[in-house]
Formats: sequence, C-alpha cells, structure tokens
Amino acid sequence: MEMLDGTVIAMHGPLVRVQIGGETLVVSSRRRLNWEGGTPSAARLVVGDSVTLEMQGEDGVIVAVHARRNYLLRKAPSKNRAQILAANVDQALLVFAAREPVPKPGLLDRFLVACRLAGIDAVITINKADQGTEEVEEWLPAYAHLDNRVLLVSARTGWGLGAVKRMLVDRTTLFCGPSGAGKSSLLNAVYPGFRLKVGELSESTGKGKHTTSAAELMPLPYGGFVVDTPGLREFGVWEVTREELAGAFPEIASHSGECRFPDCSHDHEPDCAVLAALEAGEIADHRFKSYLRILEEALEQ
Ligand SMILES: Nc1nc2c(ncn2[C@@H]2O[C@H](COP(=O)(O)OP(=O)(O)OP(=O)(O)O)[C@@H](O)[C@H]2O)c(=O)[nH]1
Ligand SMILES: [Mg+2]
Ligand SMILES: [Zn+2]
Repeated sequence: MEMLDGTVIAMHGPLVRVQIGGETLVVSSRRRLNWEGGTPSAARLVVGDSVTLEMQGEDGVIVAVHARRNYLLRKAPSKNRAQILAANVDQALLVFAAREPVPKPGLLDRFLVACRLAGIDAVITINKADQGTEEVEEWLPAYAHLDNRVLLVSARTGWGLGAVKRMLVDRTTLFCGPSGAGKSSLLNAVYPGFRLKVGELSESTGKGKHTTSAAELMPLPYGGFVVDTPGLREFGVWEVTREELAGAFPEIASHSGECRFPDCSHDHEPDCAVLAALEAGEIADHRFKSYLRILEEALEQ
C-alpha cells in the first residue's frame, strides 16, 4: 500500500480536496482517523491540515492527521461547541473596511484574542482606505501600542499592497474578517490569477452578502499560501480563562501584576491597577469594554 502526505486545501461536505505535491485530489477520509497530535475536541478535518493518504491506484483515502502546529477556533454560532477555522497557519490578516461595512472594533478584539490564544500573528488590515479613514481614526490609534502590525490598504487603488505582498511570501496566511470587507478583493489584487468571486454590499444594510462560501487554501506564485475564508458575522471566543483573557490584552496584562488581589478580574475590585490605568486614560475604553464582554461570555460558557 502506497502512503502519501498532503495538505487539506478545501472541504466539500464529506469529501476533502488535498494537495499532494503539484496535484490535487478529491478524496474521502476514514471514519476513524488517526489524530497524531491526540484527538482534538472538534475532531474534524479543516483547511490547512496535514494528512496521510493511503493510495489505491489513482484513488486515496485519508487515514491520519499530523499534529497541528496551531489552529484558530471560535465558538460555533448558537451552539455550545468549538469550530476550527483553519490549521497550521503562520499569520492572520484581520481584514476590515475603513467605512463600509462599518468596522466594529469589538469584533476585531475577538479576532485578536483568538489569534493570541492560538499563537498566530495577527495583522490588522484596514481595507478600502480610498473611502476615507476618518471613522477608523477614532479607535485605531489604540492598537498602535499593541504588538500587532496595522496596515491601511486599498484593494481598489492598489494603495499599500506592496506591504501585503511582502508579508505573504513563503508564509501561510489566513484572511479573515466580516463579509464585504474585501478579503477576496485583496487576494485578487495581490494575485489576479486567483480570480475569486467578489460580491456587492447589500444596499439596505451596507453589509456583505457572504460571497465566499467556504475556506480555501491557495498557493501564491511567488511562494507561500493564502486561505480565503467566508465572512464572519460574529466571533465567540472559545474556552478562555480570566488569566488567559487578561494576558491577551497587552495593555491590561502590563498592569494586572500590580492589583491588590492576585485573582483580580479588573471589574470591580478595590486597588485594581487596571481600573486605575483605565481611569488615567492609559487603556482605551472600547478595549476595556471588549475585555469585560468576552469575560462575561466566558463565564457563561
Ligand atoms: N471602495 C472600495 N471597495 C472595495 C475595496 N475592496 C473591495 N471592495 C468592494 O467591497 C465589496 C466586497 O468585496 P469582497 O472581496 O467580495 O469581500 P469579502 O470580504 O471577500 O466578502 P465575503 O466573501 O462575503 O466574506 C465588493 O463590492 C468590492 O468591489 C476597496 O479597496 N475599496
Ligand atoms: Mg470573499
Ligand atoms: Zn485588577
């Protein structure tokens, strides 16, 4: 029996598209997969998984999944389980529009927390800079002091795309963000050969219409891979402890050692250094609100 290694590039229901060397194959997978890194709680194959196939002539079946280097997960919408968005990525470009669809810093904060928990570098990418950046300028400066890169770009005019292209070389990059932010447009702009479908915004709501329907891993001609993903309306952070959450907000973490109580939740406790920093304007209000909301949801879970 010939065994081959490959990478999952797309999921089609029960069928899996796998890249093996220069070829792609659509195969099925064994019901009982050998999860080499230990069986994960959401034991499903995702884009980016590295797998072993048992070949029978031209046909193959996935028998094993190599240990994941990392994976980005969220709470599945309206269900109490985790959903893995992709595995084995080097970085995530969190794509938001400058004006339309209206960028929500609260959603950005959730992506940032999830990336940090997953050990994936996150790059804040504000697209549609051609629409004007007045609105994002109200809250974007709060991110300049964190350890994430911030890019302002326009898929339409090509502005700022040199920096994006340079980041992508020889790495695997996940593009994620709300529907209509321009993830597929950005990918087409960095490499027109992708010819990805791009959608209009809804006239009544100004939101995207979920044009990209499934995650897909694609090779770049100059080295590296990108993953286009469907727009996410919401992002629940899955199973985070209070300490982990505070650690995922660098401006909170840098003060939390000075609170009176070692298990301070930075919510109401006396002599809380984080609340003092908030009061002093060292922590942005909207970032602190994000922290409290995610904390509240984590306690409910
Ligand atoms: N003005 C302007 N419009 C843009 C820009 N980039 C994308 N758009 C428009 O935004 C709309 C949505 O773009 P898409 O690339 O489909 O957005 P998406 O993030 O892939 O959306 P989903 O696949 O639904 O998640 C399209 O009408 C694009 O033409 C830009 O830089 N400037
Ligand atoms: Mg798209
Ligand atoms: Zn505190």
